[in-house]
Amino acid sequence: MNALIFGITGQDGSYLAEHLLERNYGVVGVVRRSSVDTLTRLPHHVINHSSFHLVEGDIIDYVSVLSAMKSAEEHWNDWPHEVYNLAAQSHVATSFTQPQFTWQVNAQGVLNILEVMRARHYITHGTKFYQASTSEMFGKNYHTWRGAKYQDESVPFAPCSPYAIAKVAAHNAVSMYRDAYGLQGWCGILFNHESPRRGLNFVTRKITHYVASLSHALEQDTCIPKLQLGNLEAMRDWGHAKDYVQAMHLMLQSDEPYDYVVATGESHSVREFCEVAFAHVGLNYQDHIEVNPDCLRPSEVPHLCGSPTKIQNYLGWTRSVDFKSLVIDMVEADL
Ligand code: NAP
Ligand code: F7E
Repeated sequence: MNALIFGITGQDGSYLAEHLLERNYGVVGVVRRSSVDTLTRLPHHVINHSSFHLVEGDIIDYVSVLSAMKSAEEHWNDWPHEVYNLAAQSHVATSFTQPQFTWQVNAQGVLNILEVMRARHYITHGTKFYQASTSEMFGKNYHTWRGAKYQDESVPFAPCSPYAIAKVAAHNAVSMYRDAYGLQGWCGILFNHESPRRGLNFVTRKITHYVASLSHALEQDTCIPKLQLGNLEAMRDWGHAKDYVQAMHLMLQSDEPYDYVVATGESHSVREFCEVAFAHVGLNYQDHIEVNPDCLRPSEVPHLCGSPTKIQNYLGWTRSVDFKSLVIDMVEADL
């Protein structure tokens, strides 16, 4: 089997490549041009693997997507069996300051990939496609059961950031290509998933990286400025990225293309994340953080808690890492 991954340099791309190489896939990853090295999250054993290959491409540019896909075909002398689109401008707060760029990557970029798949006859060859949809698409909508709020596949989308609007457009495009052209396309509606490979501007890694820096500073009797955060009461359903790439792969091994929520079913506040992370090094978070209005968003998704019932029942997926273990894993890695 072989797979083409857009977004190979990201958190999920790196774990997915490892997951597929362990299963004897040939993997081609697409890297966009940068003036600095963007391969730092890819472990050496992935980069040096004989079945791993990189090609250049930027999903904003149709011609570039076309040449990336042709290069992959030439490399394997075969068409891709699975295509994963993990490429995105993935930072929600940035999408408010760069809305057009976010739209171009997260919506137009997906159309470029789908159109190249059509032009290269991947759809008729039965290539399977994965699109990285997101819980942000639900916005402020949820169901309630016995007083608990949750989101599943039946909750209507109500995107409330440029990021989420573009992701809804891409999600709808995959559904349209399924219907109109017979695309075997799965959308994973993934809730937040984190790891030591998470970017430093997402709240979890911002906290764990700070905790490690503070802990070292205190050991040396020095001090560092307080950690500046935004909304501490936001609730998120946080899982481990390793578990979530397994869900992506599982989806593409099933016969019927569906949309699946991937989540833990548990929600915690940013405040609780701080509490656990600081407590792990024997500190009280309240002594070291400050709420800074500059870290607040023009519009916020206040509560996310996914119900993974469908993916559990249909595909047998469950998460293996709980909230506390995730936080500790990230703090330990940063230490
Ligand atoms: P990430 O770490 O930010 O990685 C994003 C990847 O997309 C990077 O490899 C980046 O390349 C690449 N990329 C950005 N613009 C591109 C372009 N124009 N052309 C080609 N590649 C481009 O994101 P992640 O956390 O791994 O998430 C993977 C996907 O899942 C994203 O689509 C994200 O929106 C979605 N998602 C993530 C979560 C989560 O909690 N992590 C939840 C739901 C959905 P550079 O390295 O060059 O920047
Ligand atoms: O924010 C609050 C912030 O930026 C989480 C992406 O992977 O998951 C991610 O999006 C919460 C929000 O992730 C800070 O307001 C408080 O309520 O880590 P985040 P996100 O926005 O949930 C979804 C599912 C995706 O699809 C996205 O690609 O934390 N928060 N203080 C803060 N957030 C940040 N970044 N920085 C703060 O200082």
